[in-house]
Amino acid sequence: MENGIHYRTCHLCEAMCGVAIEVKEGRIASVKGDADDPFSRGHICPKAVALQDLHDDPDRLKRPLLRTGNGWEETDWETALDFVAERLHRVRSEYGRNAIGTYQGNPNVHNHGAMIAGLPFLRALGTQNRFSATSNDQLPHMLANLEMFGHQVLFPVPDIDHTELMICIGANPMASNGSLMSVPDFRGRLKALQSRGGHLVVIDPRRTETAQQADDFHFIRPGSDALLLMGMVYTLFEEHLVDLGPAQHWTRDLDLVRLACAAYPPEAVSRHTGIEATTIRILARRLAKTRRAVLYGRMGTSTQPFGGLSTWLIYLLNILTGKLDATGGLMFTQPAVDLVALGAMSGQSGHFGKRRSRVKGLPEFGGEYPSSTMADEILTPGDGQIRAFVTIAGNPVLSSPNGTRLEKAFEQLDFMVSVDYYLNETTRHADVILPPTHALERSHYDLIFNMMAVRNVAKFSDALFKPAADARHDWQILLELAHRLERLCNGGRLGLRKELGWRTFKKLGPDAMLDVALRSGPYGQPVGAIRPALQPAVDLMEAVLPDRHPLRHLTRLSPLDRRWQDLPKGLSLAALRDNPHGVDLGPLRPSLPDRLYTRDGKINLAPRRYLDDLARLHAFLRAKPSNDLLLIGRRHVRSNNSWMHNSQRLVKGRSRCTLLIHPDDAARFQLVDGDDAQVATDAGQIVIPVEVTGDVMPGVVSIPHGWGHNREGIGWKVAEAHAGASINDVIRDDQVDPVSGTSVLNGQPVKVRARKHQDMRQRA
Ligand SMILES: Nc1nc2c(c(=O)[nH]1)N[C@H]1C(S)=C(S)[C@@H](COP(=O)(O)OP(=O)(O)OC[C@H]3O[C@@H](n4cnc5c(=O)[nH]c(N)nc54)[C@H](O)[C@@H]3O)O[C@H]1N2
Ligand SMILES: Nc1nc2c(c(=O)[nH]1)N[C@H]1C(S)=C(S)[C@@H](COP(=O)(O)OP(=O)(O)OC[C@H]3O[C@@H](n4cnc5c(=O)[nH]c(N)nc54)[C@H](O)[C@@H]3O)O[C@H]1N2
Ligand code: SF4
Ligand SMILES: [Mo]
Repeated sequence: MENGIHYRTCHLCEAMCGVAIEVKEGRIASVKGDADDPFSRGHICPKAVALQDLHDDPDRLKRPLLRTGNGWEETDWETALDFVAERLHRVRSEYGRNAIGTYQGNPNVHNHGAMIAGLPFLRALGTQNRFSATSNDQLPHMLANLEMFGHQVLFPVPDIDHTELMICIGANPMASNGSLMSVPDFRGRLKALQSRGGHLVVIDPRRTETAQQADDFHFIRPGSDALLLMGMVYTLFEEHLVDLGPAQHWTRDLDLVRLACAAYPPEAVSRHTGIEATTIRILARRLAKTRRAVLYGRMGTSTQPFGGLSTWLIYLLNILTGKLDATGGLMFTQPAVDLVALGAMSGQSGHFGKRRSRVKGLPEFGGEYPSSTMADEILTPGDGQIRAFVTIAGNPVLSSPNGTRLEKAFEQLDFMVSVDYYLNETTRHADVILPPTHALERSHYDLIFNMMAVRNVAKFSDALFKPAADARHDWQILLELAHRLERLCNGGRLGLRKELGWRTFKKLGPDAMLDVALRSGPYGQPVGAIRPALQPAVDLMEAVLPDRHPLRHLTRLSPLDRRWQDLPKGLSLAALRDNPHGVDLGPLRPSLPDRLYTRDGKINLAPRRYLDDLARLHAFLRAKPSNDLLLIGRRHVRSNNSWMHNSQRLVKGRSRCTLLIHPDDAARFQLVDGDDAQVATDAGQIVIPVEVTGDVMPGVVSIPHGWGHNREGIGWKVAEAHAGASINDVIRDDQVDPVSGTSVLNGQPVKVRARKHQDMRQRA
């Protein structure tokens, strides 16, 4: 690659920071924040520098690996791709399409090529046994988007740059850099919020890095958020603070909400949550009475026993106080590639519960079953049992509940293939590993995170390094496999037209599609000089066609659409290339009710699914609060899920994979700082060093996820030396939020004891 400074977007987390990477003599000399990026304004976190370590990592795979009697052997791409397609096809022919399972991990959503090519790949496989990180993550948000706004990816985002009060519940953006809220430089933006007189309130079972910056902080008992939120809804009604603002015209079923909250006065929910009734009332009043305010929840409110209800209630509270779609509240982006509009046009606004999983009868969401039931579907014999598996950029052994059981399941498969550039806890079970190029060797555009950004922005980066001649991008691997699978299905050949279609796709690649999407999107300009002539026709169509007419989708997908008329225009791939630091497309703007995709064009305030789950919440309220120790997770700014621990720079220093425990509990279980503790559930047990701290709530322990690199045969040398233990070896896979099917990753009860005792007992 040319020497000099290259500007691009860091793809590691959701924040989309601009980086300036200096290349000298073909090597990375430095990675710095790009001060000219209009969105991140020079901010980066320590992980950005590790982009270099990823690039230089000797453990990163570059050629396909094949499992043989003599261990792993490298092979060429044609052999590997033919072999994989043939083996998958064999399983499919013998046992049917659903005998193949797939799991798509988190890095897919940071990779537009993999996102686009993933579609034909899944279509070619045709299996219903699909899984992904979604059900260990943001599924409750997507379900609430679908139920309330009519579209699964119409995510509302805190308008942090204009708010005066942010109540942050179950999120730690100081460590995570924001989630479902792409917010580079959270700290800087928070400082700006506070210096304009605004406040941050944090509600969390741990006094997190974010809590330390907050103006107010409240401990909450894990899993009890739905009660707290109900108490706030109750207060709004009781104190006549419900004021929907303009939303009163496009919402329905407010009366059902009033009825639903009647059983949850703050005084009744207080003892379960650990938050005083007066505090609950004050929280509700502040949200209602602060002109620009927002309530925001994330992993801690979604991946827990009441994830569905809590996420619904968070949206609801914003709506009841007039904060949805209002400046400084919870708003919607208008991304340059509008996957919401595109999805709706192709009939993909989402679905839930159309099918149930074979073994546990769990609902599908958007065509995927909950990851918690992956092992069930592999291990349980019968018609429809999964016999072959494909993982794409995922490490579910460390990231999904009950990783040890999942490993047993992977071991008994007839065939497994992983598209991944590391030999790790998951891919070590594969028969073939297909390693793609890495981020700096491919172009980058954030299809997903631009939909959740706190400003409307767009940025495209070309590959920084030219990939080796025998390297393949994710999208190429997936397309090649899809093509082969289709051909095998059709007796070895496809019709001329289909064949031509495949060839064009492979030749042009995802960037050509991106270009079309940009040009025909809200900020595009596909018609150039004839635009003035077309505008009246579009206006006429909008005027005469009913809102839900299929042809309306056409105008909705053109830059000429009424809603988009006053947006800046002219975006295309070329335009983005001319602006290597990225383009600012302006602040979030109100967009409702135009942007709703519900059948009646209204927000459903009380979807049936949530009301049906209230019996469970009420049973929880009536039961005596338990004395169990509850386990929660945590993130650290120098770590990224399971796969950044091979960077010496990031893992050096004291181990961060520790059990946080309150001094009272430590005393109760005779644990001393630095001791090893054994943490156990019905799923399994792990041993982990103890860190005693008043920063976790009594009755709560915390372990970060993504560690546990102590499995045999992994190819991560640095990570192996900093192995830690995997929290998901003790998280049970039979605990899901029944409304959404989301894994319960926070709030499961665990048993903790000093390792010494166990050793002594074993000796006795
Ligand atoms: N207990 C607990 N468990 C959790 C969580 C938690 O908070 N607590 N968080 C959950 C969340 S939010 C998430 S998103 C999941 C993440 O779960 P996963 O997505 O399953 O796991 P990752 O650790 O992100 O692993 C990513 C894998 O992709 C590979 N990879 C990286 N980049 C690329 C690429 O460009 N192409 C390809 N083909 N492969 C690549 C890496 O080598 C690694 O194997 O974990 C979940 N698990
Ligand atoms: N550095 C770093 N950044 C990351 C990642 C990473 O691994 N490392 N992962 C990325 C990914 S994939 C995601 S999805 C995001 C996640 O982004 P966040 O959701 O902001 O990150 P978490 O640290 O999981 O925050 C969850 C918070 O919920 C709290 N919590 C746990 N249980 C409960 C509960 O029952 N109630 C309440 N109220 N709080 C609870 C936890 O203590 C924690 O502070 O981060 C992204 N960014
Ligand atoms: S905050 Fe996220 S996007 Fe920004 S530099 Fe760090 S890892 Fe990259
Ligand atoms: Mo995630």
